[in-house]
Amino acid sequence: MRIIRACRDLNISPVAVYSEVDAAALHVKLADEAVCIGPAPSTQSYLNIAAIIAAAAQTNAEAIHPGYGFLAENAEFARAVGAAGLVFIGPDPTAMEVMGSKTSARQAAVAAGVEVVPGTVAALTSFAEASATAEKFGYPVMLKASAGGGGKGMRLVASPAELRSAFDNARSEAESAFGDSALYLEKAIERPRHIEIQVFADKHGDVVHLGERECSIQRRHQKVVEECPSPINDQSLRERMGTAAVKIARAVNYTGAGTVEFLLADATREFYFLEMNTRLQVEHPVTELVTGIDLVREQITVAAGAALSFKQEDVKWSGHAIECRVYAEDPENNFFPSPGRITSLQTPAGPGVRDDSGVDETSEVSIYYDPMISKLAAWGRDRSEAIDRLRRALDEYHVGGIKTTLPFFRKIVCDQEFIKGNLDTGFITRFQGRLKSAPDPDEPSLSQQRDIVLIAAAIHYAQAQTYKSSNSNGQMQNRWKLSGREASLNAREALDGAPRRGDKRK
Ligand code: MV4
Repeated sequence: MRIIRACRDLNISPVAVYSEVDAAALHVKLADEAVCIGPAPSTQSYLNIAAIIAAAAQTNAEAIHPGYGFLAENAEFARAVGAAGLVFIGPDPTAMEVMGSKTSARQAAVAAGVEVVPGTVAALTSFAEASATAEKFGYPVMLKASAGGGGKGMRLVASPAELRSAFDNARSEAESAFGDSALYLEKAIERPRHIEIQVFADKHGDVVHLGERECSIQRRHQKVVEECPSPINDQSLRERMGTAAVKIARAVNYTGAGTVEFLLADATREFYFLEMNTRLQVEHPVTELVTGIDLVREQITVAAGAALSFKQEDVKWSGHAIECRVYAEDPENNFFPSPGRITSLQTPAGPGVRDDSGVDETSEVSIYYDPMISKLAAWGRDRSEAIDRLRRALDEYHVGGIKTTLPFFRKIVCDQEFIKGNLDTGFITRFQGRLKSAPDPDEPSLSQQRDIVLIAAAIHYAQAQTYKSSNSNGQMQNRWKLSGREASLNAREALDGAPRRGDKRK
């Protein structure tokens, strides 16, 4: 949907591909043409390189945008697209290969003069080497799969006694997940923040960055909430991270949109290169909202050989944006997928709200693919306004027929730690603990009871005052002003704990 919209703005006729189960999908309806590329299982359709290239040939397409998932970081696909005389909207396959291996990515970062997490830059060759390196860098350490990324084949090892079994388990997990058992080792950063930099490069040697995204709120290595700027951002940190990211992009002759991930140690504000994603990412809208740059449009024009439409000094960051990934999952049942037909849909809109949705009120969420149904983002002049608008948008949003993660987000946007911007990779675990230990949401907490008494007293006082007043118009205004001020003073505190949809109306 996002790519089709960028094509329209560029007067390009978009062609969709779809699997048999997606014949009625929204992207099929919105495109000018659509080609079925196979049965529902993605190995037979969305991962079927030959079928996708055949669809391009059949429709006289000139270029292929790989999207965010499936083949987006597959160098073999990028090569096959080029070999078929088509343009791959993405970087060169060799840059994808360097970044695909986490150890060669670390080597590229070191060569570019960027700090990586202290650890090995080559794969470990034996348990003895793992043991010696762990002693050298000091526990706790992280074992990671060279072919990995996204947390698969990763083990946190707190002490020498745990190293043997962690080493063996990580190796076999890496072997079965990637067909490659190679591991490397890093010193573990405690309570890190995940901050990533959006980079962009054209084919004329210009490389720029578009600032950071804070992506520390993750659940099982899946991002849940993303924002721009990071709540701990300041201009100097952004510039240091941006410069490091640009160095890495240059080192691999990168072109197009890419993301350089860093771990940031909260205590020291040191940051370390983690990985580079050689695609446009799901969370790109928050960068678009804050910079005003259409990243997908830029991907297409850059792939066509145009120079970047802006220079580094033209990039200005304005306000704050936060995105929630809305999933067809049941947050009350351990985020179990909730496929099925959508029976009703009310999507939010209004000032500062952007909903990038893949469904309409007749869509069916299948069991075959990632069940993300939309990305809800809010922009405000500052973080507090963005949160208020996000809260308003979440309350407007209604999806009938399936369970979604919307109720979970309604709680996050009222959480005091979230509001304070105290974010690190342990946020969701701690947040879920707060939800569990919170009292029954229907039972007001002691502080809520105190607030209720105060509000009642204030209303009583305001009413008593208006009876004394002579101007009837003034009476209304006084009561209205007072209750409004009370409400805004108390709303955040009163919603502390485990607020639910509708609480505000109570
Ligand atoms: C780490 C780390 C701490 N120290 N590496 C998780 C996924 C993969 N991309 C890297 N990950 C981590 N690597 C060192 N040396 C902590 C994590 C991590 C994490 C990182 C980003 C977002 C969420 C996370 C949740 C748990 C662990």
